[in-house]
Amino acid sequence: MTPKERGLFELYEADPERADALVWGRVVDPNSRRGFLRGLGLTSMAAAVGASLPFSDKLPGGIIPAAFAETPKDFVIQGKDGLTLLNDRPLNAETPVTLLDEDFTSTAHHFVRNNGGVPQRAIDGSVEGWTLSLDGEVERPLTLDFQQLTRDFQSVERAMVLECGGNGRAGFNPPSTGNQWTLGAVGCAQYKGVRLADVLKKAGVKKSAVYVGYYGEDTHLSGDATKPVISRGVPIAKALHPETLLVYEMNGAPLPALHGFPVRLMAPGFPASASGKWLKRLWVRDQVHDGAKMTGTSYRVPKYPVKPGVEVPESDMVIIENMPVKSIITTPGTGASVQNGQALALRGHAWSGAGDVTAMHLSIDFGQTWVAAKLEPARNPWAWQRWTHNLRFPQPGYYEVWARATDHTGLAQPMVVPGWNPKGYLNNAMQRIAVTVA
Ligand SMILES: Nc1nc2c(c(=O)[nH]1)N[C@H]1C(S)=C(S)[C@@H](COP(=O)(O)O)O[C@H]1N2
Ligand SMILES: [Mo]
Repeated sequence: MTPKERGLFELYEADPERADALVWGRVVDPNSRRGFLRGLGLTSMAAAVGASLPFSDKLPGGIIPAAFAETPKDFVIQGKDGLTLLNDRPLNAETPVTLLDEDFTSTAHHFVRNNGGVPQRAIDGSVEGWTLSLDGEVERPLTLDFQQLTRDFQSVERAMVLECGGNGRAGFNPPSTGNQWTLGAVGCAQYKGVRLADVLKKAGVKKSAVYVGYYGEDTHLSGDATKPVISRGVPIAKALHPETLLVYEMNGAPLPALHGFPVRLMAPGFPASASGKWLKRLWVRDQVHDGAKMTGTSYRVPKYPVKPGVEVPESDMVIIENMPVKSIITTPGTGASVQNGQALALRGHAWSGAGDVTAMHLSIDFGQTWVAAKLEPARNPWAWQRWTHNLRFPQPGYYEVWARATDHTGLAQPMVVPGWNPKGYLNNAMQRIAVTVA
């Protein structure tokens, strides 16, 4: 059974004294089901506050630390600006869609999805003693330190879309458990790294290689240091693809603590859960990797359409690979108004795990007619594409603007929430905004 993801606010609400004791690590009840907070509270709080807490033992009992004393929407996440907090433990925060208007997503606006605690090394920001090991189905297992990884291989810079497989989960009915992401578990930041293929080639991939699984240094919420938080990965063909990278910089700075310092995997086009953060080990497997959150219903969907709410046998669930075509409207926000006779400037981004987006269309009449928006090419494969359009409305009134991207395979975004699945993945329904013409 997976432990329930229980947030700090929820805990303080239910039992402030106990919450305080558990969070600050003063009292530990080994029989308690909440014992998972043991010893992790301070680390993750320090990560969130962005500093260590020297007087933690002096804080009076029962009060929530001042940094967290506001409502969850004002929760301070160091280095982040304007994100919506979905869960503080583990930290999960999405980006309001209008903040995704930038050409490439700034670190302050990039969503965060953690399954466990941020490792101490990332909080300290030191590569001292860090290594990445590569073993399994290779001729020469490798252990690389940070210098070797960043200097011995050719570096590449890419803008890459990272989208959580559960982005849009909030749209499914019946609802699925897990973070209720709306539109903002996606971003397209700029990264610098080396090709995973080059590192794999140095180790010499054996013919028996099928999959590459990752292990990170993040800490399990149970407090059990031997338990991997999440250990997913990619098929060997994806691992050897020249656009799959091991990155160490994001937007021109060292990879931030929350995004996987010092090195993370980037497997663009795949659900972001394939892009392991805080890497310490890559294991080349002779079978499909079976690490934490690779099996069961995790990041899997039924291989045939199912009736909403049904139980699907695990043997009928398949691993999600390429993410579906999708787009967002980043300007204006929903509820915009425009004077009759004036054009409304719209813009946003479109992307697809299958490759290029080839068309972007808008409708103001609930999908009866469509106009083509201007769509720019991607800066590099798997970066998102900017679309723009000046819309005109025939008369005053209430309108909905619907936005639909089509990729090079001919697939377009559906008008309604597609294919219900037990964990609420892959909702690429069109975004709609309300516009009033006065
Ligand atoms: N080690 C590790 N890697 C991880 C995760 C994690 O919890 N631990 N979360 C995954 C998931 S589910 C997502 S959506 C992305 C989120 O990346 P971000 O926080 O940089 O946006 O990281 C992925 N890689
Ligand atoms: Mo995710």
